[in-house]
Amino acid sequence: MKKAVIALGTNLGHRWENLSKAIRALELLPGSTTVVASSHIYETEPFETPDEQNNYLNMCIIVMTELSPHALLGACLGIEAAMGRKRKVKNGARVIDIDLLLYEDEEIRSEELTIPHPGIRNRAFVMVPLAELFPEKKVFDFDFAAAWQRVDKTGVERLG
Ligand code: PH2
Ligand code: MG
Ligand code: MG
Repeated sequence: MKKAVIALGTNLGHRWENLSKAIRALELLPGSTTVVASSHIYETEPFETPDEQNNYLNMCIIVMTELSPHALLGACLGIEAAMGRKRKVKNGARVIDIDLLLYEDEEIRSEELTIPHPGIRNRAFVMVPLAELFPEKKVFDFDFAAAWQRVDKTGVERLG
């Protein structure tokens, strides 16, 4: 079994329901995929979006899986499509975004997939929930502690 870290985001429709639907769908994937840890849910202001958007709900989860990184990515995109995600503009509002952040300690640079996800370190909506899952702030081999100091954590509010 391999350990993968996934970020979830939603700012359209019933956001709480969207997160739980996505998690249920991930749990139903082949490869004995199981969600083993999840952060709190955060209400976050839109970050680097091309237009005015609703606030997002964001969270991070850890899954154990026998799926390869590319198979897991494909499965995440499949869940997004099944939940009705339409890709019109980059960083447009969405029902659900399921991003593969980390897969074991692998470094992958293919056309479809970059791991560790390049957006982790400058996005508070990812860093803050991720820090809950890795309280020792040791994630892969990048300097999480330095990125943590740098990232602007305003506009990211823990819920529930
Ligand atoms: N996702 C983006 C762009 N901006 N902002 C917030 N608050 N949350 C997101 O999930 C998000 C974003 C691109 O994936
Ligand atoms: Mg995405
Ligand atoms: Mg994303």
